[in-house]
Amino acid sequence: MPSELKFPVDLTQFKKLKLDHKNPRLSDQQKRDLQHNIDIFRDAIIAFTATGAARGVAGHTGGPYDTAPEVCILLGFINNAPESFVDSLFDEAGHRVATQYLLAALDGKIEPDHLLQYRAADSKLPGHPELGLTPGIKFSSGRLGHMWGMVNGIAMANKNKNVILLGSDGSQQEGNDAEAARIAAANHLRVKLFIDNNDVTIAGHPSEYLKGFEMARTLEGHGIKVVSAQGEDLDSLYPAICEVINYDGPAAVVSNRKMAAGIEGIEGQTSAHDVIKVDVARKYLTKRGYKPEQLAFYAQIKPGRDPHQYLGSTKDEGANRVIFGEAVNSVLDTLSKDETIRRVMVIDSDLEGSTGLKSIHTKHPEVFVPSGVMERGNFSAAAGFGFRSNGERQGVFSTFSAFLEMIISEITMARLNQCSVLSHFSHSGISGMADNTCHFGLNHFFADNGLMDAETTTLYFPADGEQMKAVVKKIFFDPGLRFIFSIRSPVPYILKEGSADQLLYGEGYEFVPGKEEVIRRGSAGYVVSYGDMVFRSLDAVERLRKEGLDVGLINKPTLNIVDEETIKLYGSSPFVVVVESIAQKTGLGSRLGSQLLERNFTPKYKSIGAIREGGGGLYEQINTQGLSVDGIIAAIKSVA
Ligand SMILES: Cc1ncc(C[n+]2csc(CCOP(=O)(O)OP(=O)(O)O)c2C)c(N)n1
Repeated sequence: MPSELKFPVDLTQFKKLKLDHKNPRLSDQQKRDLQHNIDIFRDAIIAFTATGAARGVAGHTGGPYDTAPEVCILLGFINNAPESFVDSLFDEAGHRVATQYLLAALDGKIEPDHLLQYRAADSKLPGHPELGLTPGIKFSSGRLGHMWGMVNGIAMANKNKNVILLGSDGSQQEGNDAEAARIAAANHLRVKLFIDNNDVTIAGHPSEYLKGFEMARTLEGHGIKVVSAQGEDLDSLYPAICEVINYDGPAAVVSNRKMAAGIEGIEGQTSAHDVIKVDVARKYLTKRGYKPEQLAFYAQIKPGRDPHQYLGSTKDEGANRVIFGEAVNSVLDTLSKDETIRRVMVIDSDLEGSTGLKSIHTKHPEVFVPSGVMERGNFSAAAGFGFRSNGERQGVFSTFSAFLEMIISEITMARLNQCSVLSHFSHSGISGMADNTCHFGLNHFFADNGLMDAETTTLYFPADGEQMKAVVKKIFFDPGLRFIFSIRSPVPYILKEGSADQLLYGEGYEFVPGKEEVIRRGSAGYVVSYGDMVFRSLDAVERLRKEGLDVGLINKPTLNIVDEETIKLYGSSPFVVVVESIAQKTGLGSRLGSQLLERNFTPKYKSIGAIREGGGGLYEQINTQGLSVDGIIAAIKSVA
């Protein structure tokens, strides 16, 4: 993708420093050169990540900004003694991908101007590093806690080399890291960690929500050598990094610093985890000597918007992931405070602002437990709260749909322990996911992993905000494991047939678990859909009906229960097309065909869902997967 925007930072000014890790003292000149490189590195990170804010695709600035000193020092070591290092700065916090893109640009693999397309659709600069997608990118990362384990194996395969892992105090909360630490220690691996201990994650400060946890002592307890340093003081940081590299075995520098140190307005704030606002970036870069004309490009970058006009739904949109929390509040509002405390426990996984739990935190702090990036521990705590309660007591758990895959075994054990848990998985499917492939929420049916007699697991995916409210109200105190899904983007409200303003799921609607809902009756065949694909399918169906093809539409808000009544209707029609935004491989489409055949229904059958790695951007992701209205129409026509 050629870029007309001009990158303001001159990367040719970045010096190819050689630093000897065996000498822990920097000369004055070396120190000046190092500081010069750190400044350029940070200018560059700020300059291009801020385009994520301008473009409305979000992003992450504080993390990659923070680790610049460690990165610049480590580059100097690798330049000086390449034979001593595996040539990659692995990062367990994949959202800090800006570091990797900048390294690729310094390596000549990415044009500097192209960095200004950070997180744009089709730019091949998505929100997390993807091996094989972006030139110069050396690994994939993004699910916190997965990387150290792999780095251990890389060290086993490269016995005489140091393997570098950039760490973070968010990633270190994951149980995987504890396992990896023990493996590294027991096998005396030359794994070297550089952990940004900035006391900021997404939803808060670990020192406040994880009282008692201390990273350095924890790592030492696993058998890792730890050197603590002041991350913003080269006289403290440099010798610490040398010591850790020179140590014969696994070792870590814990770099203590405020997040985004030196960026006025966001230093030490949780907002620094996210993308820097353009005005904050402009202020910083101006202070650093960049001219207004060099920064004028921000004004040329505009957020994109899905241009399609959808038939059958409102122009207004609601964010189901936020509405989930409000709907829980409506249930809690009907109980006394004592009763809420006795019956409900809502545990966060450092994502309360993203998954809708924030409003519960605000309105019902008595039931809310802020917690860290520890999905398995958090889910199990929710399960334990609802242990053998038959629904009378509920643990409420929430995270992104992508991380459902992390807790499959915990789900099994919760089921075998007769636990009642209401889980909300947001960021389902692919829509709006500039974070790209590692954050796609694809495998919802994995949650329904019990045997056929395990009836207490139900998967719900409401089509709009009104249906979300109705689902939560109906099933909140049901027994067993219940999973509610929502997507990242807001969705419009489904309208009653023939009406321009009456909401299908508004007043008078009552959700019936397991019921498949006929949105349009048709004689030609049926589309079966759910969640965010209902409004898209409805548009496709309306257009085809206008063309004279009498297609019907079913909304199946309970994904994993067959409605024997409704399946007769569409099963005996000429065709069935399943439309969903989760993985085609494991989604509804991979089962509904068998369910039809088992009942002797043999319509023509097709299913479409997510099929390929992401192309970046927001609404564009749907088109990348062939799931736009045109894609749905083409699928219907192929069987009609
Ligand atoms: C397994 C997993 N859970 C949740 C997330 C979502 N997430 C992305 S970054 C983050 C917090 C990160 O904190 P830290 O790693 O310390 O990064 P920093 O704030 O310093 O940039 C979370 C919860 C994720 N990527 N992976």
